Amino acid sequence: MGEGGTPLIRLVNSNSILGVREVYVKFDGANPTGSFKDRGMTVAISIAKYIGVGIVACASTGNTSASMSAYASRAGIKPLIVLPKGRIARGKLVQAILHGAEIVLVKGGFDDALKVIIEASRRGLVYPLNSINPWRIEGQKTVAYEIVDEIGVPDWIVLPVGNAGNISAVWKGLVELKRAGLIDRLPRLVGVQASGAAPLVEMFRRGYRILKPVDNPETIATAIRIGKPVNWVRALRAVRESRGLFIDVSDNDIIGAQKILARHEGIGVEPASAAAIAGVAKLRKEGIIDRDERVVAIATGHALKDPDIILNHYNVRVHEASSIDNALSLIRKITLLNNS
Ligand code: AN7
Repeated sequence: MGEGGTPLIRLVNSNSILGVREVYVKFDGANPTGSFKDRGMTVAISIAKYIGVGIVACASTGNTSASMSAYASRAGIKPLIVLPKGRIARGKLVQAILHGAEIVLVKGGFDDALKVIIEASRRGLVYPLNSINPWRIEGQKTVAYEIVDEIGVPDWIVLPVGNAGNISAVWKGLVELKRAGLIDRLPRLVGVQASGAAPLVEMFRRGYRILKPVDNPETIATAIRIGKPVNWVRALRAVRESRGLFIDVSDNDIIGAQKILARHEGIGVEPASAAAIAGVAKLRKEGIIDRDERVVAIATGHALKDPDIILNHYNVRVHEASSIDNALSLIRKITLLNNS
């Protein structure tokens, strides 16, 4: 349905705020269902259809379930989704309803929902479409091809990390390009987590050998509110091999970065994606990224996915007019203020 081939947008105003001359946003919110998940879902659903699956299922913080519901519908397969109750952004839930998914809500978080899916697929009840399904990763790696096609190899690729499928996919794509002789060096990868849900950051910083899950992950970026990332082994290897790092950013920084992109660049991204931009700012502030290096931040999802975050965290500049004349006088005041 037109997944992939998303715009790589060079920042023209906010790069000076970030302190880096050449920053690009790979806007994967421009995919058919509004997130990067479509890249992998088109592949995995095609496989499911080929092998004759009747029902597909996933646990999700919202975007995987939205994407799976749409692509399953197109393939004529029944979508079933397991969601953490009360923790799904409204736009994503609406998409699952729109595309006719059967919805199972569980108490707890994403990690509990995933347990249900793993057990259901073990019992042969459903075909799982979480990123434990390798075909998802095969599709998602194409984002690396597109970045390299357009600007060559950047110095850094920065992206949000939840279950750590995407960072593993990006690295796989890059390594395969190098193995094929199409590029001769590799970028450094940075995985950004929200401070309240940052098991990989903790692991990286302290040099743990196995993952210590975060039991009650908490962040406004519900997409990456994940305490036990399934793909932690691959993700850690990707970051180590690329000489990159895992960092965390606060919820405040996430909203700040979302606002900067929205109001200085016209790019609307959901909170999890804004974490990548907040990550770039932090890396520059700490002197890890140089101002002359080329940086790509992957914006994984569209702002419309989570309207409530915007309504709750932004000052709304609404002027209530009592009549047409009153509206015109309000407009006159606003234009006067704006011109002074
Ligand atoms: C916008 O939809 O896990 O590190 O169930 O929706 O590959 O998990 C979503 C994750 C980043 C993190 N940005 O990617 C789900 C889900 C957005 C996301 C991530 C997600 P991974």
